[in-house]
Amino acid sequence: MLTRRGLFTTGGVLAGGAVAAALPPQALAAAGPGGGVWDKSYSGGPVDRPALSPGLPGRDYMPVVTPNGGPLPVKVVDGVKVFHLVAEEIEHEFAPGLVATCWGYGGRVNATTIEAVEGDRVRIYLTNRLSVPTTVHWHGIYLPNGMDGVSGLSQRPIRPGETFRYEWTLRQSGTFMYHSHHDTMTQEAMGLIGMLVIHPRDPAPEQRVDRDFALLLSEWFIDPGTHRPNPFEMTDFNVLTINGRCFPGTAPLVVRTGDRVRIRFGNLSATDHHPIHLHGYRFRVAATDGERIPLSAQWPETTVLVGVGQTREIEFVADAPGDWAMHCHMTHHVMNQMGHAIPNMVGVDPGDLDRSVGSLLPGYMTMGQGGMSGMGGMPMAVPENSIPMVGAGGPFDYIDMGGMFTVLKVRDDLASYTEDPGWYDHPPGTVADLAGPEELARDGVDPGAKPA
Ligand SMILES: [Cu+2]
Repeated sequence: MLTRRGLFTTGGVLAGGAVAAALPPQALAAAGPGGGVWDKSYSGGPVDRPALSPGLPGRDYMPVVTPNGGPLPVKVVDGVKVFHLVAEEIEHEFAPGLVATCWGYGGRVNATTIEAVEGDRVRIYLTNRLSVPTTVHWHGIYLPNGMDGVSGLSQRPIRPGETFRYEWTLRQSGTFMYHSHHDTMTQEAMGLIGMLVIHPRDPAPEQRVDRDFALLLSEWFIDPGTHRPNPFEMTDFNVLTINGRCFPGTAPLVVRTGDRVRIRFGNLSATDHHPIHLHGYRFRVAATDGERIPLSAQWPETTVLVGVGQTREIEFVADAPGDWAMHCHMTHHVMNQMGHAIPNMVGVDPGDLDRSVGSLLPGYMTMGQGGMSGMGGMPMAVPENSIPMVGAGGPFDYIDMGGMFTVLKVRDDLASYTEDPGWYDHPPGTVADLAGPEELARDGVDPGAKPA
C-alpha cells in the first residue's frame, strides 16, 4: 500500500525523470555565447584539451600595457611558455617623496603582468628570495588542483631559497590575477600581487582594440615617517594605489582620438572595493573574471565597481580629446597619507590662535578650517619620507588629488603612445572661466541674490 510519503517520493522521481528525458544532452550542453550552462563551469574546452602552439604577440594578440609596470619576460622551450617569477624585497617608490621597503614579483611591486594566450602550455617557476615561506595562487584560473598554490591545502610552502614549478594548459581567456596564498594578509599587503592576462585564441571582431591597459588596485597603510607598509591595518588605509603607485606617481593612459580602448581592472586590496569613475565617457562593462559578457548583455556605466578579489574589463571609443580624470570615487581613496583621526575644523575661525600657539610651538598651523584643499601646495613640516595631501601642479592650478587617481590623455595627434603628451591644449572658448558683468546682466544672474 502506498503511503503519502511514498506517493510524494514516487511522484518526485517520476517528475525528475520526465524532465531529464525531455531534455536531450545537446540541450544541456547548448552552446550560447558563453558556452553551455550546466555542462561545465569554465569557458574553455575539455579538461584534457591538448596545448596549442604558443600564441605570439603581433600574430595572435596585441600585448597589454601595464602603466608604471611591464610584462614578465617569457621564452618558449619545446613548445611551452616558460616564465620565471622572483618574490623578493624591493625598495619601492609610491610617488616622489614616498619610498618603502615592500615585497614584489619580477622586480616590481604590484606591476608585473603575466601575459599568455588561451591554449598555451605555461610553466612558471617561482623563486622565493624572501626570508619567509611563500606560495603563488593563480586567481580565477582553471588548473589542476595541485597547481592552485594554497599553502598547506594544495602544496607545501616554498621555503626561502627554493624554486617551485607550476605548469598547466590555459583553457580560458580574460583578466585574472596572481598573489601569494601563504600568510596572505601579510604578503598581499606587502605587495605580492600581480595581473594575469590571457588573450583569446580567436577573438571576435568586437574584441579587437587599439589600446589595452591593465590596472591593479590596492591599498596600504604606511605611517608618515616610516619606511614599511603595516600589513595589520584593517580599515584606515592611507596609500591607495594603481599598479603600486599613487597620484602624482601614476602614469597617464595615453590614447589617440578614436582609439578603441579596453581597461582591465583587478582589485587585490585588503578590504575595500573601488568604484572607478572615468570622466567624460560612458563605457561598456565587457567582462568579469568569470567570462566575457555577451554583447547583448554588456551594460553601460560611468563608474565600475571593482570588488576585492574581482576583475572587470571596460571598453569604449576614446572619441573625446582631453585630459580626463579617472579615479576611485571613494573620496578618501584620492588622498595621500591623510590621517583620519584629526579634529573637524571645517568652518572654524582660528582667529590669532596660530600666532599665540606659535610662540610656544614654532611652525604651528591650524589645519582644515577650509577643508583639505591646498594643503599639498603648502610648505608644511611633515615627517621625512611622507606625502600627506600631496597632489601635483596642473595646467590651471594645484591638482589637490592623490591616491587612486590617474589621467586618460586623449589626443588627435600623438608622436608615440609611450611619451606623456603634456597637458591638453583646450580649443578657445571651451574652458570654464570667470563670468563677466555683461553676460551676468544679459542672463539676469545676480551673484548676490538669495536662492529662490
Ligand atoms: Cu577606492
